[in-house]
Amino acid sequence: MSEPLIVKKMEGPVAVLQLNRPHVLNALNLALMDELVEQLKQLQADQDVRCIILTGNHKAFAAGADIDEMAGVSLAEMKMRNQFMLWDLIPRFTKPLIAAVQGYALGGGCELAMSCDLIIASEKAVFGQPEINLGAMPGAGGAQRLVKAMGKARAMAYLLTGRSFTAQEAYECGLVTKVVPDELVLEEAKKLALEIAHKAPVAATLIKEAVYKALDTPTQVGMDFERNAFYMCFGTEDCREGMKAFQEKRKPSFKGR
Ligand code: CO8
Repeated sequence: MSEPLIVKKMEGPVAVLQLNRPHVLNALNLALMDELVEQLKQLQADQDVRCIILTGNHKAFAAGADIDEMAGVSLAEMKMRNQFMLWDLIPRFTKPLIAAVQGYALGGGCELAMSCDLIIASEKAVFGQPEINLGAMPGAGGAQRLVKAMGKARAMAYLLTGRSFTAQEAYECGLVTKVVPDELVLEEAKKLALEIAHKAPVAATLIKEAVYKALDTPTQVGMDFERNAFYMCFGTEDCREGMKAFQEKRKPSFKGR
């Protein structure tokens, strides 16, 4: 059987992870999520990698959690699977993670894309949380993140009807960074990844954390975090290098320390 996740290390500081269960539209089963987190751990430890792209294929980023693996599972069994432990780790990796979305990003697939730091989407991509049609609901943050992105009125309607929404709508509400023609999705994601990869890695990590604080905590808590994170930048060689390069009118070379 083919690997559920393909790891491609590009030349340079960007790695691409490709969800690879095309026969089931990249349905996210336990083995795939396990492998995804395992590979993210390895890329986190890899000094050469500074930005990661997560993608699927032309037809689907992922059409949700694997329904065949959930059908008939009891409450107790589902609880004891504790699968969200893995899901919760995804935004906690410190390297910027870009979802390059083509086709369906439904249910857990939409949640997985929203767990990434940035989303580049095909103009044909289809987002949605159709779990209600299965008598279920999102569990990996779909309700939380959708409300924060598009507000209660729209999120509530999508969650309660299970209707899908377009990449353009996702872009307009701030869920998606950029919408591009289908054939340019990966190229655009790589361009963005490379641009980020050449910035100072520690500052990038601290910025990520500050942005999540803005979403998850009261403003003053986020402000306090941001100030301390700002001070932390001054403990890095990259901050000295960045300012020196500006003064010397040259491009900085960031080392990630
Ligand atoms: N799980 C398992 N198999 C799937 C899934 C899925 N989520 N989606 C598609 N497949 C399979 C189909 O069964 C089919 O297999 P087969 O060829 O053996 O019959 C194959 O993929 C192709 O699918 P379709 O023939 O249905 O393709 P269409 O182009 O006709 O339709 C759709 C595409 C509209 C995307 C349709 O496949 C569909 O509705 N899929 C299900 C979408 C869905 O309901 N997603 C939500 C799942 S529940 C969920 O994600 C809960 C998240 C909670 C957090 C995560 C916890 C683990």
